[in-house]
Amino acid sequence: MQLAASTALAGLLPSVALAGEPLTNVKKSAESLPDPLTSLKDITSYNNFYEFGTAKDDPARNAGSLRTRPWTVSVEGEVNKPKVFDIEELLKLAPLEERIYRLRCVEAWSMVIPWIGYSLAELLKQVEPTGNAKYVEFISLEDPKQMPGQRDATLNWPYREGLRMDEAMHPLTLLAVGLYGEVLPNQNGAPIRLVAPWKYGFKSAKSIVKIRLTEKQPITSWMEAGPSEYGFYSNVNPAVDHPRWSQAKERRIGEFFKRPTLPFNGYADQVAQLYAGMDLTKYF
Ligand SMILES: Nc1nc2c(c(=O)[nH]1)N[C@H]1C(S)=C(S)[C@@H](COP(=O)(O)O)O[C@H]1N2
Ligand SMILES: [Mo]
Repeated sequence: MQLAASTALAGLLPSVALAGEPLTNVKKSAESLPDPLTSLKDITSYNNFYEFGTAKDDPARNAGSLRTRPWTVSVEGEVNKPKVFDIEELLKLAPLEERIYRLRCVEAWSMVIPWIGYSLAELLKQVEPTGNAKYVEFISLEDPKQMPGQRDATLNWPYREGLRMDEAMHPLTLLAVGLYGEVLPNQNGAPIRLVAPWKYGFKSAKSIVKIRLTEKQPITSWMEAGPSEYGFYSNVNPAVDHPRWSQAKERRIGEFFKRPTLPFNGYADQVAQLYAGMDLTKYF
């Protein structure tokens, strides 16, 4: 009786993939690491997502109130073909790949996460950036009804981040819709978030609703909150300390001994040439 009822119900519901459901047709990518994966439990219970509170366990406790359907992402600004994409369309825009990346938070902890998604470049190509497009701004959802942390002025909401155009077009720069084979958990930035693995974690905006291509360098929420501590570039750099702590080492969540932090978080071979001629001790 129960089985029949749930089967009938399943037939009526639209086939919407929500957090925790398996993602199918995911290719393994060449992007993998010698480091062991961080556990799913740690990835989903130790988070920074200030829209749901500033404690590490707040997002896991509070992000259940985030509604990820309906959801659209407007891609606009310096583009020939601005477009509002529905999330269902974004899930099918390009083949999904699993990419195992290191995530290094500016707070000196790190994880290894098997993301699922595709390069941001796949989306940007579709809107045809104009010759004036020099930067890309990412804007997260603002809705204090769903996001209790936004009732406090911890940051200037909505959360805004940005990349230079060549960083945004780099194949490593990922639009993630899942992790560990499943639809992205709300606390990790459902339904769609950025992952730029050679930069400190705060550059990777969660729960994105708008992507704006601009001529001028955008001002990010963290630059407004602490201009001397959180710069626009924020490439992982063990040689440049945060004003309040060292960046030379990191605590890999789940491990006991600290690991040395790698320049560009270990992705120097792929991205260092983007910064040729820049003094990386100044551009933090
Ligand atoms: N919208 C939004 N995006 C965000 C944050 C946030 O507070 N709000 N925190 C950032 C920080 S500081 C980090 S380290 C990563 C953490 O991602 P994770 O919780 O999936 O590991 O998300 C980043 N993206
Ligand atoms: Mo972070």
